[in-house]
Formats: sequence, C-alpha cells, structure tokens
Amino acid sequence: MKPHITLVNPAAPAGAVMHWPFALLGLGYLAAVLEKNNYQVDVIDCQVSQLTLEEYKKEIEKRKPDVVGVTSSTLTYKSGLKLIKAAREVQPNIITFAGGPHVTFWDDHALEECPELDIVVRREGEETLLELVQRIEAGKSCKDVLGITFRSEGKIVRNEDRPYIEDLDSLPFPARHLWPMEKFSQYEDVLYLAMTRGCVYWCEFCCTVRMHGRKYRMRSAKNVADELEYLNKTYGKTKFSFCDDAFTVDQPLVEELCSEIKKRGLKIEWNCGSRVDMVTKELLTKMKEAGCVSFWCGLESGTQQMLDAMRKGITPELTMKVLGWVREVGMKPIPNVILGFPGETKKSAWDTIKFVEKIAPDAVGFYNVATPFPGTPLYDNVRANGWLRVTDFDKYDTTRPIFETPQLSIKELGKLREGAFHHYYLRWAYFMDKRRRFKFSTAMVVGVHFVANIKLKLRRN
Ligand code: B12
Ligand code: SF4
Repeated sequence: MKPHITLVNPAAPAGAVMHWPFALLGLGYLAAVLEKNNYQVDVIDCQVSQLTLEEYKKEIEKRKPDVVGVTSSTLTYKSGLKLIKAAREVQPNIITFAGGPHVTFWDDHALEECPELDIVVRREGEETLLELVQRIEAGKSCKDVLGITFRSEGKIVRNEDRPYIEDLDSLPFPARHLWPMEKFSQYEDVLYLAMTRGCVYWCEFCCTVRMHGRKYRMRSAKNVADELEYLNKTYGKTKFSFCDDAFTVDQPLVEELCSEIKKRGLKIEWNCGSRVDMVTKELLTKMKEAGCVSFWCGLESGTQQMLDAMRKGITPELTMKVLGWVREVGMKPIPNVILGFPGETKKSAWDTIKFVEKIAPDAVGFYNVATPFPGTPLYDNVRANGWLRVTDFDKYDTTRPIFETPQLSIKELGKLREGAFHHYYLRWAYFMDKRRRFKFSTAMVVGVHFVANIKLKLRRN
C-alpha cells in the first residue's frame, strides 16, 4: 500500500524572535516531489496555523499518516523532537523522519536524544525522502539509502552523503497549495521562491556550503519566470521574495530573468539577497526595471578586521559603494549585521554600528549576534576554545548571545546589540530624514522599536 506522508513545520519556541510564517520551500519541494510520484501527502505547519501540541496531536489523529517528516532549524529543533514524540504517542506504528539544516549536523545527537525518531535525512532531501517512501511501500529495508543516519543494532549508522540534484529545473514547483494560503495575508502578502542552491564562499558563521555544496546550482530563467507567472495567475500574488543565498551569482542569468519578467508583462514587486561583490550598477538598474524593490546583503561588519575574521571576502568600502548604487537606482538596501564574532571588541562593534548609520540604509535587516549553529566553522571554533555558554537551542534566535570570548562577555554583547537598535531607530537623523520626516510610518517604526527594546529588556531581566 502507498504510504501517506505528513510533513510538519514545528512552532518556534516561546519568546524567540521569529520571522512571519510562510510556505517553507524545503517542505514545499519535498511535498511536490511526493505528489508527483502519486503519494498522498499533506502539511501541518504549526507556525502558520498556530497549533498547540494538543491541537497538533488531534491533527495527527485525524489524518492518520503512515510517515511523519519534521523539518527543523536549530531554533525549532527541540519543538520538532516534541512533535515526533507526540506523533508516536498518538500513532504507535508511525515511521518518523527529521530533516533540515540542524539535524543534518546533529544527526547522531538527535537519534540519541529522541528514541522515537527513526531516520535523519541529511542535506538536500527530495531524492532521499522519495527513495525512503518507495522502500517503505515495497516493504524493503532502508538501510542502504544514501544520505540518512539511523539506528541499527543499538548503534548509530551514518550512510554516505547523497550527491546533489544537478538539474534544479527537473524539480516540480513547491506544493504551496498544501498550506492554508488564505492565512498568509494575515501576516505578509509575499510568496517566497529560490533560483539557486549552494555557495562557493565559506563564511565562518554559515552552513550553506556543507548543506547545499560548494558550488552554485541554478534553475533556468525560464523555469523561474514560469513559477512567478504561475503564482501570479493562480494566487493573484504580486509580491515575491527570493531567498537565495546569493541571488546575483550568475549575472547574465539574472538579466535573463529580468527580461523574461518584462517580456511576460508581469506586474510584480520582488526582493532578493546577495553579496555586494556580485552586482554592478547596470545589473541593479535592470533588476529595478523588472520590479526589484529591495536588496538584502550581508554587510556583517564595518571593520576589515572582523570581515577577515569571518572570511567574508568583502570590504566596507565596497559595501558603501554598492549600497549607494542600490539607492541611486531607486531600490532599498537592507544590510544584515553580525555583532560579537570572535575577535570583536566593544570598539569594533561600535565602529560597525556607526558605519551602518553612515551608509544610512532605509532599514537595517537585523543586528544579529554571532550564533554558533552546528555545521558552521564558527561552531567548531567556539567549542574548541571552550567559549560556549548557552546550549539550549531554543535560545539560538540570533538576538541572544550564546558564547563569550576574552574580548566580549555575554552581558556586554547583549547590551551592544540593544544599544545598536536604540541608536539606529531612535536617532534624530533617522527621524528627520527628508523621506521620513512627519510621516506616520516613521513614528510607527520608532515607536515599535522603542517598545520592542523595552520588552526585550524586561524579558531578559
Ligand atoms: C528562507 C530562509 C529563512 C526563512 C525560513 C526559514 C526556514 N525554516 O526555512 C526565515 C526568514 C523565516 C528564516 C529565518 C531564520 N533563519 Co534562515 N534561511 C533561509 C534560507 C536563506 C533559505 C531556506 C530555504 O528555503 N532553502 C531552500 C530549501 C530547498 O532547502 P532547505 O530549507 O534546507 O530544505 C531542504 C533540506 O534541508 C531537507 N529538509 C528540510 N526539512 C526536511 C524535513 C524532512 C522530513 C526531510 C526528509 C528533509 C528535509 O530537504 C529540503 C529540500 O531539499 C536558508 C539558507 C539556505 N540556503 O538554505 C537560511 C537558514 C535556513 N536560516 C538560518 C538562520 C540562522 C535563520 C535565523 C536564525 C536567522 C535570524 N537572524 O533570524 C532565523 C530563524 C530560523 C527559524 N526559526 O526557522 C540558517 C539555519 C542554521 C540552522 N542550523 O538552523 C540558514 C541555513 C542560513 C545559513 N546558511 O546559516 N530563514
Ligand atoms: S554567508 Fe552567504 S556568501 Fe557566505 S558562505 Fe554563506 S551563503 Fe555563501
């Protein structure tokens, strides 16, 4: 009999700072591949549907899947394990899988910590999950499936990695219809998609290379435009966000996509994220003409010393020049910043904060604190030096300091981050900028950040 599979996105832990929920691409692709192969598949998204554990159990009871597959980031890992245990409680014969960027690098621990977890799927999951389900259907053993970690005779066995999918165009579009799409308008009216997988850089705080490979794999411009057009026509959506790590890695490909968008007359707005060394002013102009409204990038630090420590491979001068172009062509630059990377001092952190304010972006993506996610070189470094202070993954939301170095204590880093936000949004210059002056929205932003900072402080006391 064909197994019925339920894919699950766990809720974020209480108190964690989280992005608005949306139809996750990882689960969406997995579901689409299963559907294409005629399996019955559905999705329980505890974030989107705001389900409690009891409500989730009722959903499992109602759907009666044969297999449950839970995704997780580091932040949702512990909630994910609870859902696996709960599924087994409700349905003792259920087969349980976990996948995603946390368990990929925490596979043995996950199996040790959760006896109810049967198999961890490491790295890219489409082909591995399909093969597992096919084996289950055929009543065959899963022991030699590539890319999994599992228990066998009391031992944990890690099979070899599965090669990456080279032809991304061969994948069906994510099965967004399995989400309650009407609920998303409550949050933000944006659909997410991705054109590439992998990266050739190896920044110390990032796990993309170990997760998706040290090279770029790309969909064709036509395939991406087909998806945009399909989403536009099917759901009437006009706002999109590309969550590629480096959207502009192949500049001719981006140009081709921009031409496709214009040729098809798609009236859409979109944003993307990339590295500042992967754009030209000409490309940004073409992106703007095709509907790109904002450009996210890893500014990371305003000091060369910290950028080098992170192995980011860019300079503050380049960031300043490129963000200037972004503004000149009429797009909004949104830089992400990392405070507290090993080697950071109060001085270098304040140099960064001042740098961010000097280039005065319309919005700072986030002042993250450096967080040692398993699978990153940063994690290995922090562990090797004995700097790790917080091991509760529920706290790994990049707003809370997790480790301390000889240069910066946990308390100092916490204060620096709060100070950075205060400084940024409660600046006279921010408030009086001629684009924002006397605007209700500016008062709202300042007010929201003022209150959020107070809340953050109260929560930490
Ligand atoms: C979009 C995105 C987000 C979105 C959605 C997050 C999500 N859960 O997908 C938002 C904006 C919410 C977000 C927030 C954050 N993110 Co984020 N984000 C991404 C990004 C750029 C793309 C994710 C994506 O769609 N990838 C494409 C799909 C196809 O790949 P995938 O998600 O890995 O899924 C595949 C496999 O993992 C596997 N798989 C996944 N789940 C399952 C389940 C089963 C059962 C199976 C079998 C397989 C399987 O199969 C999938 C298909 O191949 C990634 C970077 C990246 N390139 O992946 C970072 C990334 C996931 N984010 C990261 C981080 C650090 C964060 C934040 C903490 C940052 C912050 N300051 O806020 C927060 C909190 C994360 C959270 N609570 O989930 C890290 C995760 C590190 C970690 N160990 O958790 C990543 C990997 C970035 C990085 N390189 O370091 N993020
Ligand atoms: S941070 Fe961005 S550029 Fe650096 S390795 Fe990760 S994906 Fe690549």
